[in-house]
Amino acid sequence: MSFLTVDEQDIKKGITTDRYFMWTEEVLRARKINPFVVAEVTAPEWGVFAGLNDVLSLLEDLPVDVYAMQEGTVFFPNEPVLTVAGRYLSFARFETAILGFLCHASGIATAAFRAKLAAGNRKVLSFGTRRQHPALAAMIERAAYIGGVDGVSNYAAEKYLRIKSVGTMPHALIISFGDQVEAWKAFDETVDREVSRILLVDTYCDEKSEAIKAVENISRVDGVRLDTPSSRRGDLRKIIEEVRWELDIREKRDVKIVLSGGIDIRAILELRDLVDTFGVGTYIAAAKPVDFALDIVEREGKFAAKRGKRGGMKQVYRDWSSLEDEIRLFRDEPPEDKKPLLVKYMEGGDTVKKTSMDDARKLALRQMETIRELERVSEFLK
Ligand code: PCP
Repeated sequence: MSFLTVDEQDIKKGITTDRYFMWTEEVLRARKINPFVVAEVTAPEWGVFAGLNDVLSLLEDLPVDVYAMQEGTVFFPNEPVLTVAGRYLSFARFETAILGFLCHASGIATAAFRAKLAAGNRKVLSFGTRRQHPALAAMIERAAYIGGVDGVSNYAAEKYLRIKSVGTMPHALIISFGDQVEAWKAFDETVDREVSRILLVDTYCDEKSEAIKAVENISRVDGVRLDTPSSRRGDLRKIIEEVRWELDIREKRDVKIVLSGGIDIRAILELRDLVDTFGVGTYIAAAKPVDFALDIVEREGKFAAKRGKRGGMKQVYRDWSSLEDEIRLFRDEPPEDKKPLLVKYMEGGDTVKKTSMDDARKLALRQMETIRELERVSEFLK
């Protein structure tokens, strides 16, 4: 076995670090300098926090305390999402991996959250693990799920995340039969009855004619999937409208329309009145990472921060009904009307709290609901 991935033990040892941290360790050791510091992770943008599970695994057994927001929390610009306290040399080289875990997972969770927020009561499925290294499949699907997608397509999610994987059928199945109807029939006769019959209707002919063929030849059609190639798109909205019309006049109003292929927020907003389910790949799985940074804010109990950052260990307090936050020094009195977001997850290298993926997802979806109630959706889709 020799895929080019870094061994878990090497990540744990801190080998996946930027070289300058190793020189920093060398210099500090040479001068016997190892201050007790508080360092915090912040971003200049809002997002949905994810990746804490891996950071806790990374830091376990190191002499540090970790405070963090619960995964699934919507964080706002400049709010600490995670704080590490300990002697600097205990965690210096892990900055690269801490940020890697958080930037990547939170980027995916944020994109999933935006896609679902845009889709409203329509479904969003994560179809994009094929856009990333397969070693990351479980991490990608977990982050997408926390962000609020309704289902994930990677089969490994069943083993690693204990959630059911979902999907339709690939063009390869249709082409293997050389005939759509034969392929649809074989799928219907073979695959477990619990699996939705979502028939792919764009392989050889026009989506409208294949959709008609589908409902005229297959007794159970739960949905049709359109993955129209870009060279054939023309006016995609009109194509979907036609498909919907032809299904409706054949008394097939219950047949859902699933759309995939290059779907992003704009496509979701433009087509959500017509489409029941969006299969989203690249937009979620290859989302831009969150621009988190880890900065020292206290050194030996004294405020210490670089230019552009605020000194002092902080707490973030939230009014959950308005999603309004207030940042105060950790040691200061909490405001009366708000609840703290940063919770102790690790003490001296022992994990003292865990949040499940399901709870993280529920939390993300609760905030999505609040954003809708507050009529602030457009702010989060910019
Ligand atoms: C793939 C899948 C989804 C696409 C990728 C999602 O399509 O069916 O529709 O990824 P995207 O959002 O990045 O475009 P194909 O590659 O056409 O695969 P298949 O023919 O097997 O459906």
